[in-house]
Amino acid sequence: MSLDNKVNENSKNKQLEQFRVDDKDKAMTTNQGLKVSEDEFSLKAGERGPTLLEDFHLREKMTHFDHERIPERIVHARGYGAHGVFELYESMQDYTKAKFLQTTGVKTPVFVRFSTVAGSRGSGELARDARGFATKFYTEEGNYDLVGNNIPVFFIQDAIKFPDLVHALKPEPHNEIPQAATAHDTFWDFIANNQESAHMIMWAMSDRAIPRSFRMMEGFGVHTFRFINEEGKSHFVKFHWKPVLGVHSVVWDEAQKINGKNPDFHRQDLYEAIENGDYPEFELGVQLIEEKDEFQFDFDILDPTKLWPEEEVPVKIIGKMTLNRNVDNVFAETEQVAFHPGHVVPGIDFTNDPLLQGRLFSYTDTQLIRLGGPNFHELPINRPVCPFHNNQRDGYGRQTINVGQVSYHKNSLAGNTPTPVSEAEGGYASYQEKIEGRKIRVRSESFKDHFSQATLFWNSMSDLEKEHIVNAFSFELGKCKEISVRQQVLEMFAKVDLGLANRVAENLGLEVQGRNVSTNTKSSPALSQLNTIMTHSTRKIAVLATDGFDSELPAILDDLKAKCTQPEIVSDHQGFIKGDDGSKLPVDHTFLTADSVLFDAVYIACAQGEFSLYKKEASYFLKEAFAHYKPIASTFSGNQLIDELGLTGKIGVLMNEAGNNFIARFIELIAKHRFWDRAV
Ligand code: HDE
Repeated sequence: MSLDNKVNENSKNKQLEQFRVDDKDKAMTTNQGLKVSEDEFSLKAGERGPTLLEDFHLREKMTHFDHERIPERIVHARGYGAHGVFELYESMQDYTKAKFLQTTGVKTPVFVRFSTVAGSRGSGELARDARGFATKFYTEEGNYDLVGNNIPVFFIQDAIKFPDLVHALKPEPHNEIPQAATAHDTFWDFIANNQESAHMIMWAMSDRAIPRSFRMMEGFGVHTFRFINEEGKSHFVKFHWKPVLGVHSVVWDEAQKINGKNPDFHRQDLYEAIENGDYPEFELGVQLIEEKDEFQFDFDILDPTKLWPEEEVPVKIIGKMTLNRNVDNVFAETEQVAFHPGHVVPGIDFTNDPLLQGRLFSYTDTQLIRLGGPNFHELPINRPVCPFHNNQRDGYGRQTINVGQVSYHKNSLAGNTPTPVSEAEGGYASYQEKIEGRKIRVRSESFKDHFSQATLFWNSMSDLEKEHIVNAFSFELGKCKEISVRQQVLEMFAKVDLGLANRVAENLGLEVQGRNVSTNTKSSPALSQLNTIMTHSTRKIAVLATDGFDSELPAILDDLKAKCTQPEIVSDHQGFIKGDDGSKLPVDHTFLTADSVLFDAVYIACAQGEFSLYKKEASYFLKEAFAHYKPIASTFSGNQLIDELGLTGKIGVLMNEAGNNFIARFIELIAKHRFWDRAV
């Protein structure tokens, strides 16, 4: 039995082409194809009379509109997606027989959806939260979904607790407050009373939870999976996505302001990067542990609240994903895409991680309500690019027209087809793990250490990152109304690190009673964001300028663009600004429509009259950028304002002086991302 499974990087795009419709320049029709002569007035009995029930056009248009919304995802409702391609660098054939991981250079089409977890579909994107990072690989053997997060561990160890966790973190039910935020009593009450969450909380309170961009965060499969090779040998595997631009975050004050100034900040960043051809790239890494080494670690490798320190189990980079195409229609693609960790291909299998096991049920179940029935796999975005055949039939919205009289197995009327095929022919066979045990509802003893890795994370942070964590705890607990909740959380984190708990307690005006229980003194440098890749590439620079700008400005803008940064002019008026020499430059934003929090760096291209609006606004812009530790640079005439603001000579502030190799030095500053040592 042969199926034509030839897949290349364009396979998905080609398949989607059959479903694209362009309504431009076409006559308007009803959904039945009837040409419409009037779309502004309903059918009435007389000019001022009642509307007639007979008006099928009004009824159809209104009914469709009334049903336009579907339930949002219970978690990860706010998300944004893009298409791309995954290219394999290194064959994994020693470890897995998955076809898309065999031959270097092979390209597999992918679709990725990034998301926040807690907020509703319309919530701000800079919430302190984990980010979803879900990837669908359209392989020749069917869809493989890697449904991960940007944090490598999870809050709970067993799926049965997921509804409790989500009830606690969502807005409180009696008043539906707060939206997209964990800074409230029920969340922290859950944490203090479910202490397996300690490790993930450390990540959630760190800068990882407020990424600068979807393009600048890691992704993790979280669970331990299995790779199975052609000989049937199994390895344990964890998956990592490593962003080529490094892992970068904003500061909390910025995050809160961005949510107001541009709640679409992350999606816009992703969309524009792809439109500009600055394709986001992520390398795929795997950590592998041999079956025989399952018990060689001081944690249980099946426990989803534990990571495998990269220094102990190195991450092998095996390929790269490039996101190179925005969707045509967000609802049709990003909203209707249906991920499921149970969508696997031969060579990839599950482990007994009890969190993973529960997820294997939940995802199909949720699509049934969200996408309205069992045929969601037929939606264009969800269709595999290889053929699919079985005896499943009917259901809401069925599109496939299965011909023939047979829809059962086994049969003789269709020669016993479609027929299961052997493993050798590509049939999926589960790994034959030996399982014996009693039916019991317990937590394994090996899952009971909740604090060692929380302490490992704390130990691995720089002083600056520790300060951010202390501030995040102080903010979140400061928003809790119940003092008892605050106190319980302090006692819990005293078990991670007494110094941490004391610093938070001081901010809250409380005292810690407890003692350290974690004696872990290890640290893992890979966990600190200070050790990430630093690059200026694709960073956004606000260029503050108005009429009378220096003649050097156009050349500087060209230079900055040539270096792959994005300078945008912010001025006191729209339209064009005029230079000293009569040249003109188009304005991108005004101080009304832009704000320093939306940029990575500021370049002040001119100062102006003592009392001008420009000077007042530019001063505010610069002071805020400085307070957020951002690089600042100035032209000759901008130097004056820098001086007046007292920023001369401060770290990360560059003034343009003759012969100082200005652009190259400014680019170096931008690559540093932030100047954390700056005394603000
Ligand atoms: Fe999910 N999760 N989850 N989750 N999850 C959903 O599925 C669930 C967990 C993750 O962009 C839902 O289609 C349970 C861990 C992502 O469409 C739902 C448990 C990780 C996305 C669901 C978990 C994730 C979801 C809601 C505990 C990281 C968004 C809508 C057992 C490895 C995918 C949907 C997208 C979405 C259930 C825990 C990642 C309800 C029961 C751990 C990235 O089915």
